[in-house]
Amino acid sequence: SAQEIAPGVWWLRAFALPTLTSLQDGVNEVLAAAPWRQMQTPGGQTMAVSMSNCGPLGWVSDRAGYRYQTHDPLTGRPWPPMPQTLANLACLAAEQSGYVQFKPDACLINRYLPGTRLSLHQDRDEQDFSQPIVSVSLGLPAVFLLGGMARSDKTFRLPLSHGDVLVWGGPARLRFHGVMPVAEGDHPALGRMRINLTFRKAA
Ligand code: MD3
Ligand code: FE
Repeated sequence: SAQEIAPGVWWLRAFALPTLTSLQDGVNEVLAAAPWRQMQTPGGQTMAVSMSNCGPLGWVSDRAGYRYQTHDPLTGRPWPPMPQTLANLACLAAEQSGYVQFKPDACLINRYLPGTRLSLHQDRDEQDFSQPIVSVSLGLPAVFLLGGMARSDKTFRLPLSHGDVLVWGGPARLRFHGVMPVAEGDHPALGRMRINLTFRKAA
C-alpha cells in the first residue's frame, strides 16, 4: 500500500517483490546488451556508481556534460528496449501514487557495491518536471537522503529495503537527494550489491 511520507513522495514497501524474478530476468537481459560502466563526470572524475540504461533514451555523463541520448556510447547501439515487466511496474507504482498515465522513456540502472554512495543532487536533465520519477530498490539495503529544494536544507533519512518502490512527483520532483555509502553485506537474491532502477520521462 502506498504511503505518502512527504508532499509528493510515496513509499510502496515491498511493491516489487511479487514480480522480482521477471524483473531480474529483465535487468539481466538489458545488461547483456548494455553492460555496466562507470561514467565520467563533466569535471573528469570517475563516478563510483556503475550504470546502464534501457528504453528509448538513456542518461549519460561525460566531459561534455549530463544528458539523455538514444545510443549507448559504449557499444554505439541504441539502448536495449525497456522490458515490459519493468515498464509495467513503474506505471502501476505511479498510478497507485496518484500519477496517472506515467509512460517512462528512460530507465537508468544503478549498481552500488558496498562502500558506494551517491552525493546529494537534483534530477534536472528531464524536459517536463510535472512528470514523476519512480525508483525501485533491489538487493542490499541503503539509507536514502531526502533533502529540500536547496542543497543546504536539512536532510531526512529513509531506510530502503529490497523490493521497495518510491515515487517522487509534484512538489518533491526537484528536491535534493542522495544515497549514503552502502554497508557491506551479502543479499540472498543479488549478492554484494544494491541495484536501483530509476524510471523517468526524459523527453
Ligand atoms: C528524490 N538514484 O540516479 S533514485 C539518480 O538510489 C538517483 O540510485 C538514486 O538519484 C539511487 O539520479 C535514487 C530516487 C530519486 C530520483 C529522483 C528524485 C529520488 C528523488 C527526485 C526528487 C527527489
Ligand atoms: Fe537522482
